[in-house]
Amino acid sequence: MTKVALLLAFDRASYFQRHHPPLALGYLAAYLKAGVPDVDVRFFLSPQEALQFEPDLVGISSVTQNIPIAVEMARQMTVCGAPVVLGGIHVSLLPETLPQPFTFGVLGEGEQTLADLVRWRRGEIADPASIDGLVIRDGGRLVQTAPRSPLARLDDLPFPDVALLGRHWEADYHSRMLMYSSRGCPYRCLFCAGARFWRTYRCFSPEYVVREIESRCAEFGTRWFDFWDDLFIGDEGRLRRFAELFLERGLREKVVLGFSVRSNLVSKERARLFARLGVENVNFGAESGSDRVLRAMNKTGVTVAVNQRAIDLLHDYGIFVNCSFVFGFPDETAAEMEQTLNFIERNRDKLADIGYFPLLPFPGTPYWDLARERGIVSLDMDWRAFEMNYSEIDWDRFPMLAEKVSRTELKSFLDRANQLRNEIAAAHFQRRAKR
Ligand code: B12
Ligand code: SF4
Repeated sequence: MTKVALLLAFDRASYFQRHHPPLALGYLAAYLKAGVPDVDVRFFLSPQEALQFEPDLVGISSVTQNIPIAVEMARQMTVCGAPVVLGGIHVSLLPETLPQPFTFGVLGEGEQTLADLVRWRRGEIADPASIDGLVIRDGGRLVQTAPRSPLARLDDLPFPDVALLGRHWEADYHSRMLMYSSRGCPYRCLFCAGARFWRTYRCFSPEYVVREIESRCAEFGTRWFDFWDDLFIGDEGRLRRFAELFLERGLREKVVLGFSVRSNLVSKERARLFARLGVENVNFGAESGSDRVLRAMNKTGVTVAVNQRAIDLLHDYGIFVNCSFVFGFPDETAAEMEQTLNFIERNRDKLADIGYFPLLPFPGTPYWDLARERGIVSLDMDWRAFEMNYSEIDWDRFPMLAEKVSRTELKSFLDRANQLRNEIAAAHFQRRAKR
């Protein structure tokens, strides 16, 4: 029996991070259980608990800002003598930074690569250098193996093992289940690291998605399925077939849905379809109240008017709309940020909630390259500077690219967005209570 311990580097102080069980680890665990015989894979919240399991292989998942937490976890895990592997977006986009004491980094989609590492661990694969999708240590150097091809059919993946995660988390699968129905996004907004990580847009089939919903309903009696895909509606044929199946199987009466769209893909016909499906909430990145800034960030097909039309249509069909906004593009002026706040203000009665973030130059994006040229970021920087939650940003170390406003001004725009957000969310809460 090969014992695999999975951990997530997360910030326990962050409400946001504490409330969402990491589905990625659920996918990895389910894939190992289904595809590799004699594996005991478990999830642990802390290295102390994982050490008692005496694992043969340790896997830790981390985003950029949590890398210091991941390193500390790995340091504690080395006591058990098992190889310690780092996976997730950060190491995938910056493999040359694989920190000590990690043995390997898994680059990109992790299921097949982790399964191969288990086979290597039990002697079925002789040389880790022959495994695709790794960064490995060769003497003092870091070397990448051949790239891992993405899974040809996402439907070959088993449903993520949410039971493995749930008991550790403040999650209530009866009220709400997070789900994915696709990986990646066909667009390339300049600030977006996720689309660069996945490179392609692949979807689970409508049949698979409906089966997963039904299986969760049977197991947990789930009422609300919240899809965290980058883009749920990027494939018209799939959306139509999903809608047919969803209605045919009587799911409309049992559950509500929430997912992400893109404003340029919201038509009257689609808004009507969402309402027929009983979609409760729809999210999209409206990003800015300025057409110039939208163009500069490569928000293809999206203008302020297109965003407005999408909000109006969705609102007319009774769907809760949640938009997110980004402040602080390199050449964005104070007047343009003001336009964004005005846009939010104009729509305050139509929005259920808003997200508001400062532009961060995430690894893998063109803004990372620009920030490196300017000496704002580096390969040995303090990764905690990538905190994007308004209330947790440390403004002294924030890697800011905006040239036309000061740090204090940028912060004051986010303060005002935060104030608007509180008002919008409170008003929505009241409207919802009356509904
Ligand atoms: C949904 C989502 C969330 C959800 C996660 C829901 C859930 N519990 O599953 C929530 C809302 C909780 C969330 C939180 C955060 N998120 Co988020 N999130 C996303 C989003 C939109 C999709 C992620 C996704 O596709 N997951 C699907 C799974 C299957 O993919 P995956 O997680 O990448 O895992 C695969 C591989 O990475 C790899 N892998 C991952 N871990 C490991 C570990 C091992 C051992 C191995 C072998 C492989 C492996 O294998 C997995 C399966 O193939 C992405 C954007 C994107 N498209 O990637 C942003 C994104 C990943 N998030 C981001 C950020 C910043 C955060 C937060 C830090 C926000 C915050 N300030 O709180 C937190 C961090 C939470 C945490 N501790 O990890 C950034 C990360 C950028 C970066 N370089 O760090 C992204 C890219 C969005 C962006 N701004 O561009 N997020
Ligand atoms: S549409 Fe959304 S997910 Fe797609 S590239 Fe743009 S920001 Fe990223």
